[in-house]
Amino acid sequence: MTKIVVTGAAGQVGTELVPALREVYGETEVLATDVRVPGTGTLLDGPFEALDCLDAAAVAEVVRRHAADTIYHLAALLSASAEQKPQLAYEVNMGTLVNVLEVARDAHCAVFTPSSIGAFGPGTPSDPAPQDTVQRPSTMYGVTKVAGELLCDYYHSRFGVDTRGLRFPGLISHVAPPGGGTTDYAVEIYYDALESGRYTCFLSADTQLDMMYMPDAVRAAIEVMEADPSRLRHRNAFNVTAMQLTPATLADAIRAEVPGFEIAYDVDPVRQRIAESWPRRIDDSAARDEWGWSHRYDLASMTKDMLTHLKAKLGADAGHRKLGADAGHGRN
Ligand code: AKB
Repeated sequence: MTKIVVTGAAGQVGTELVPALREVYGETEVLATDVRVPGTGTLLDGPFEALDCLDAAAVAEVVRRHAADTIYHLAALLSASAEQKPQLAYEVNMGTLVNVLEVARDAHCAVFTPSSIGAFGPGTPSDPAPQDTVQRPSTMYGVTKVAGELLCDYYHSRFGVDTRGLRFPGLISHVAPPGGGTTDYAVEIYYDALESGRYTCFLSADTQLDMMYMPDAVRAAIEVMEADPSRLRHRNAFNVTAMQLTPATLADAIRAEVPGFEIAYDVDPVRQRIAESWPRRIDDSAARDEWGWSHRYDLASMTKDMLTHLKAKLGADAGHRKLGADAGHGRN
C-alpha cells in the first residue's frame, strides 16, 4: 500500500498533483501539507496538515504518524523569487530537501523532487539540452536545483533511498497560479486574454522555452515514481518536455481562439536574463526510453482546454485571482 506525504501541496503543482494521487492511491492515503493552510479547495477533501519543512523534527513526526512510504517534496521558491531573495531561496530549497532526505533515509521512504530547466545555464547546449550535459546555472534557483539533483543521487547511491526527479519545463495550469517564476507569463497570458483581450509580456517576443500543460506534468510525476527501477539509468533528474513556446507563438495560438487578442512587450531585465540563460529546447529521450514518458497535450489542445476551464472559473470568481505572488514554500 502506498502512503504518501506531499509537501508544498498548496502550490501550482501540488494543487493538481494531490487530487491525482488520491484518485490513484485513495483519498486517505495521501496527506497534503504546506506552510499555509488553504481556506478552501480540493486539498481539504482529504487529510491536510500545516508543515514547515525547515523543521526537521516536524517532517519526521508527520511522516511517522502517516506511516508514509513515499514523499513528494514540492516546497521550494521559483526562479524569479529566488533571484530577489537568494539567501532565503538557498535556505528553503536546500534546507527542506536535506530534511526530507534524512527523514526518508530513516523511515525508508521513496522521494520525488522536481528539478527544472533552470538547472541548466548559459554553457549548456541550447537546442537541444541533452540529458547529461554541462550544468553551470547563473541563478540561485539553478544552483539549488543542481545541488538538489546531486543530493538526491547521493542519497540513492550512498544510502539506498529511492530518489527520483524530473526537470520540469514551464508549467501551464488553470487551477492554482504559479508564483515567482520566469515562465509565469505563459499562465498570465490566458487570464488576461479572457479578462481584457490584451496582455503585456515581461519576456521578449522570441524568447523560446520548453513548456508543458499541468495534466501531463502531474502524470509524469506519478509515472516516474511508478517506473520499474531496473530500467532506470538516470534518477535525478529526467528532462521532460511537451512543447517549445515563445510569447509570440503562444499569443498566435490564443488569438486563434480569442479573435482580436493583442500582446505588447515590456521586458523585465531580470526575468529576461534568467530565460536567456536556459535552453531553447531540452531533449527528453532518456525519459521516453527509460520509463515510457510521452506528452499528450500540444499547444492547440492545451489552449482549448485552458480557455474552456478559465471561462468557467473567471465567470465564477473574476477579480479574485492573484498571479505573480511570492510562492513562499509552496512552489509546485
Ligand atoms: C520558473 O519559471 O522558475 C519555473 C521553472 C521553469 O522551473 N516555472
